[in-house]
Amino acid sequence: DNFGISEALKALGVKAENSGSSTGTKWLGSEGDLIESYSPVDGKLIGKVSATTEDQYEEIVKTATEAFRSWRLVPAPKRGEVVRQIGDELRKYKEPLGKLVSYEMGKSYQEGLGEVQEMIDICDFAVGLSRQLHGLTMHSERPNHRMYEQYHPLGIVGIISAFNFPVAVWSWNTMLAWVCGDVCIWKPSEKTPLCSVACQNIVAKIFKENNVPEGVSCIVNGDYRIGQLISNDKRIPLVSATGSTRMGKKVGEAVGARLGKSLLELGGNNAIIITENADLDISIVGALFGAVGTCGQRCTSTRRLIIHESVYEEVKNKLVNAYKQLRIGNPLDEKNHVGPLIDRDAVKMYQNAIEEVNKQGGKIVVEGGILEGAGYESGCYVKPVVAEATNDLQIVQEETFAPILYLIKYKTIDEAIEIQNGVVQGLSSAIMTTNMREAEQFLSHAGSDCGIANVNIGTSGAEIGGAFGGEKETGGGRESGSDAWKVYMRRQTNTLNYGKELPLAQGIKFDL
Ligand code: UN1
Repeated sequence: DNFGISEALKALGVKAENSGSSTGTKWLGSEGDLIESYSPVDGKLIGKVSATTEDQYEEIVKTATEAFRSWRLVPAPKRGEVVRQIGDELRKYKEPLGKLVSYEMGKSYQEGLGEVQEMIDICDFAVGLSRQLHGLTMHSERPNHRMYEQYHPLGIVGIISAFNFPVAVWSWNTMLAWVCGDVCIWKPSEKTPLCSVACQNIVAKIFKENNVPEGVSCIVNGDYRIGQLISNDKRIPLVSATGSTRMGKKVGEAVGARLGKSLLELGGNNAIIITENADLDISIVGALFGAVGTCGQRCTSTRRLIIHESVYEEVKNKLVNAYKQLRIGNPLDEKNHVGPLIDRDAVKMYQNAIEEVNKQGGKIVVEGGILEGAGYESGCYVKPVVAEATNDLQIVQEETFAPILYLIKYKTIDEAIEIQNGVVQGLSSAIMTTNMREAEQFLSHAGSDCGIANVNIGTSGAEIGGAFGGEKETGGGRESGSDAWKVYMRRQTNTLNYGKELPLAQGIKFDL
């Protein structure tokens, strides 16, 4: 048994065969095709879920529609109380759920625990938010009039999530949507379906205890076809999708064609600028964690280091040394830093990217390769790569979901910022400097064009309290903290006349 994984599965109620469709406490039948979930850790089959059929999809949307009618009437702080209890339950299941995330997805156990911690944190955030769904009040131009705005629940929120954060990204969306009075239909990645089964079991217990109507937390499983059903469905006013830019464009087009709302959180091509004034010790650790953490499969992973020419050689040498010390292996074993890629397709993409680096004139300084032998049977373990490159190489312009880091040299801070912004994606960015002018320029309106810009912190590992998302081909959506909740509600402007006359706005006269 792999570090107690069968015990964890048992604790979470994940079986060898699971239904992949649920309306909350109820799991629907197993008519659909079977989706098999293999662990990239040891290549073993963990379990199966049945894909959602079109009939089941219809049943789920109907149940969700019905649930919304009563859930929206529950006072927001009472909905927050239910979310509070889910947060407490997640605290109890932090270890087994963190372990399942690690085993099904391949990230290190520490990062699996971190992901569950993000879920707990967003629950706490949502509980507070449930008493703060504020609108503004304005002064009317007319006498005896009052004007204000309210936020009302939207309805069904469709959530399409990716394999790399199989539980946290769902929770960012649902916990906010639930306190806002919405109901959710979640389509998890078909690469990590068992994580969704585990989450649903945790939620179902709390929903049952609180008599939450069936349909507030729904799950559908399957491939892009289920995603299409959601995107095209007029009954779903908001679709929140996390994943590749290719997928996001399809979802955004389909939802846009019916004038629905979409929240897109897509690819990144994140860079850290290391200036001549950087603290190199924290720069190296930040770059290393950003580049190899989650085996380079975060949308916030560091893909480019833009290094000042005066410290370039030193940074390069320190990095090469640091990469030598990385331990690659079973992510459940806490002595390892880097786990496997998600599957063999991802390994192929990693290999192709390395080939392209060589073809396009990049220079590899830390060699890659696929690990073989005992412990590496899944065929998904690869060596993190470092390559010297220029920003204009086609391969550098693309997001390869693997641990490949490009080193790019610069002379002036203006040039560094231009390189940083010189990609189609705009998620996360960072500058390492102790110089206030450089830091402020980077954060100014003429600085980084990304949704996230950090100083003396890497590109990954954002806290849930800030709005999370990015610009350009990253899709423009914002999830998680700050006022990201507003996208889950509809805004209504109300003007109320308590006088005995009907003055018209703009002073228009209309007398009979
Ligand atoms: C993602 O990769 O889709 O900032 C989300 C981070 C994490 C979330 C990443 N908190 O790296």
